[in-house]
Amino acid sequence: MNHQADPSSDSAFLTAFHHVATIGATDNNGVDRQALTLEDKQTRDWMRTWAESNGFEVRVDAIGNMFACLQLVPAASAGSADVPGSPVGSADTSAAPYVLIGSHLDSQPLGGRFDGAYGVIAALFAALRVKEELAESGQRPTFNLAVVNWFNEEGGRFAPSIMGSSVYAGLFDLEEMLAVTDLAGTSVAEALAAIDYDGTDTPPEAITYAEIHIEQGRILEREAMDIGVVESSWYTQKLDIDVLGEQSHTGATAMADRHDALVAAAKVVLAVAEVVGEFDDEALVSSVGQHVVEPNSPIVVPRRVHMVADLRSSDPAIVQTARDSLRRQIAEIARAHDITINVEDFDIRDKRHFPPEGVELAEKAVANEGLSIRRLETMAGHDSVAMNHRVPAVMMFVPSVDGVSHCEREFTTDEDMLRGVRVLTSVTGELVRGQLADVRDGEVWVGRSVAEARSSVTV
Ligand code: HGY
Ligand code: MN
Ligand code: MN
Repeated sequence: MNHQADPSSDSAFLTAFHHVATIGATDNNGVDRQALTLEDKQTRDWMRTWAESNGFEVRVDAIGNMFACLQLVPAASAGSADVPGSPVGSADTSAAPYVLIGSHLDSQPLGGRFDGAYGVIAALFAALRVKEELAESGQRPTFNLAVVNWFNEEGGRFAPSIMGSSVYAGLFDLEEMLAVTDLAGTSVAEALAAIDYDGTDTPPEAITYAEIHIEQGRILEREAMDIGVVESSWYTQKLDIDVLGEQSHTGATAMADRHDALVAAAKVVLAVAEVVGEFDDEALVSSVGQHVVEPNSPIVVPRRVHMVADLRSSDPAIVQTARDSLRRQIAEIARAHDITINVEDFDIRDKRHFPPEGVELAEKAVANEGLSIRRLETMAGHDSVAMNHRVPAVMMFVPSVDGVSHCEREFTTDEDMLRGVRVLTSVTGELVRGQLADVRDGEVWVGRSVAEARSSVTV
């Protein structure tokens, strides 16, 4: 279908979304597009082509984040400060700060086709619609606008997750992240170069951020709500667990002589699952997601099992209590099996509150669209969680059927996706006109005013 007539239409969005879902498609309607694989490159190439053909300037930074930029603030003569958003004395208002909107195109292994990709494609269309609205109205925005595909939000291949946005937000060190390797020993730096996305561009300076994403839970569906707006993100942490036994013959070694890492690891896995029983129902969620057995041969008693456990709660004290309980239980398992088990905390994300003004901005936009909205917390991590450390961020959800995600069964209806694009467009329009730029929620997030953002912009 030719969308020349209306490149930002609902049908053009659905055509784009369902096309991207064919990249890395799996047999059961999922996608497998792990960070920096060929399939990830193909979706990145798609985004670059689509963006450039619609008038965006595409930049790629040193950690592989992609920014499709629109200079909405018109260029002005050197030194003029009458154009809102232009730093005084700048020769070019392209230095005006950017509203960033976006999400991530990478997926989990055998993941869902909506997680992340929906948010990036919705952001591309919302940006196009805002650009068209400004052109029709002749209004002059305060800020520029860029759509982001954040590198490695999922962390399936390169841990930790939410990597690209955390480097951008100053939470992770660039060189450290470039040196992270996958299970095959390939580094992020090598993998970026292998798909030609080892960027050198300066990323746009953010003033505010917005993201729309599938809920990955059941609340909106259960309550028949159109949109969710996130008030806070759960406290989460990972445990790196290294179970070190001794390799031996599964047939010839006496049971009394075995130091079987996998048997001990199995008890650790159960302890991680069962620790939730120490708290109210659903107050804590936990799983061991990654589990690597060495040497993984049918007739060798395993010498090592490396695992990663994920602990999350709305209450930081619950995660910390569960973590302490697990460390005690794991020490007891190691003693009983006469093996060594090393446990390290990592990827700790504190509980963060999104600026209330951003929540209210989303509620107003949804009311204007005649839709329903409810406030909620996010259990899953998102790039907005990282960005909320740097600028005022707005995080919104559309419903997930059955609440499933990170699996091929993940599903959101076309109608729900389109409603989300409309709401993101409305919120983005407010942000480029200056909303939220001066917000301070005081509690755990200190906002950056427009003046601070302008002064930080290098010309
Ligand atoms: O870490 C997370 O929760 C996200 O799904 N990557
Ligand atoms: Mn996601
Ligand atoms: Mn995810």
